Amino acid sequence: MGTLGDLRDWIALLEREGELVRVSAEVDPYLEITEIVDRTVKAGGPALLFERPKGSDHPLLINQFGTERRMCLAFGVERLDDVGRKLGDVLEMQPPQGLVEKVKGLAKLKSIADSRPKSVRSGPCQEVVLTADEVNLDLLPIQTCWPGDAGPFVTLPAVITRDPKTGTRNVGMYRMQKIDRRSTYMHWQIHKDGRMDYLATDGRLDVAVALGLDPITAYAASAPLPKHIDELMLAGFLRGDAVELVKGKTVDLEVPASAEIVLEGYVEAGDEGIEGPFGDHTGYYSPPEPFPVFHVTAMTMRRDAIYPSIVVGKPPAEDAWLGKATERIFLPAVRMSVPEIVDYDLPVAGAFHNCAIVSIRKTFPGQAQKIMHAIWGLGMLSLTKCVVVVDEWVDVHDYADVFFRVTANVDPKRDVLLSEGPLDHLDHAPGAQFVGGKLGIDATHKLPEEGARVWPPEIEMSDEVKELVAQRWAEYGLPDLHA
Ligand SMILES: Cc1cc2nc3c(=O)[nH]c(=O)nc-3n(C[C@H](O)[C@H](O)[C@H](O)COP(=O)(O)O)c2cc1C
Ligand SMILES: [Mn+2]
Repeated sequence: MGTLGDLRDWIALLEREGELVRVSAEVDPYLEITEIVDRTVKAGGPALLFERPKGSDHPLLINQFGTERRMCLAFGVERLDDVGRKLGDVLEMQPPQGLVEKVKGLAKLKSIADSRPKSVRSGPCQEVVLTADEVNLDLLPIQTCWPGDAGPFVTLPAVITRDPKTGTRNVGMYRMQKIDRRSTYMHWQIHKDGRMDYLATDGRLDVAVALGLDPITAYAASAPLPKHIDELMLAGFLRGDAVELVKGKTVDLEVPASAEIVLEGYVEAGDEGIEGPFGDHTGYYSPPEPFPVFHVTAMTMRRDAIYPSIVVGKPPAEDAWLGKATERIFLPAVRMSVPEIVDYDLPVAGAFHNCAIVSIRKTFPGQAQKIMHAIWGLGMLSLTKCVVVVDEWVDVHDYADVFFRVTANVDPKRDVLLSEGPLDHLDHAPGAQFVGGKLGIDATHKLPEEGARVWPPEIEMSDEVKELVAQRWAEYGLPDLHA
């Protein structure tokens, strides 16, 4: 995988690949950009670089992640599963046997060792340094995305904190509503590591926000890693090159040296205000709720810094492909914990946490129910509202086939499991916030011990006849069918 050092390398690659369009007309970050981008995303269109966002001197980049092809370009792979395989190779490492394996094993260990972020003395992210009264968020083309939004929101940040007790770094992507020139809210939802760092402080917690990163580091901020794993480590591993960091000017944190823009500042225990509403990836406005206030003590930038943004809303939106990347990259990790899982799909239309379709290699009665409980107990997948389990031969990405199995193989009285547990922070459906019902649907073939009578064979044409028809197709005088 080739390494993209920063956002500029990435923009250059997108341009070479015909995947980016520059918009030189003046366009308003208040709603107008959203409407342009929403149409572009839903049509599978290019990344957009708005060179003259109204009211700002900084260009705005959006839709950089909006298609599978661009996501693959970002990771330097043919298919997103290739990224998962790279991670899986390390997770599945066994004691090597023989010299060749030992050498391969060492290379893998080295790739982990080289993933650790590197400190450097200076970086372009600090070419311009604004502190105290000079800090001015009005300089940035922060979008107001939807008509009912409470204000402008920074939507594509990498928010950096340290656990006050363990010192472990955390990086997450959390929307930030602009309050005024020098403060924003920090939308740390209750299940997130960033929130844990905030809750662990009884005083001030330093926070740094990096904007405009190479695409892999930006993606890593959205990745659901366990709390003790630094997202920059994952970024370094997936890039094949360590993320370089420089010391913050006013915070005791290191920040990505190549960022376009960095906001440094702090939150304080108990210092909260009412954030929202915001038109979110659920397709609905999330209602106003208290969140911590982020006070900005320094704003550092490159000269001519480019401001990155994303619009979420009714799916599919640009974040669909960040989510799909996570689905593919984390499959090997999911299979490490639950080896009978063959594949899974989190439908974009299900906003990811609303539904998971899982295929399994079924060998014992009750196994589909085991899988449902496993999903409801596994990292961020625990927030999944509905789990559909199918047999290994079903393609989980083929929703028509899944629907066929769910309707054909299910006795609703026997195969539907209703449970309860934690739900996504933003889920508006349950009567109480954060907790509610869970639905499991067992669409696998049933075993005698599970109360099946005879389970009939599935219809399949014989291989000989398929072969015969394939060979004689032209002879029939029929047009080619592209199934
Ligand atoms: C575009 C985008 C916006 C997001 N906005 C938020 C947000 O406002 N609040 C939040 O808690 N998570 C948000 N997320 C999800 C988190 O980034 C994700 O859960 C991440 O794993 C959190 O990191 P953490 O577990 O280290 O806290 C967003 C994800 C994306 C892709
Ligand atoms: Mn984390």
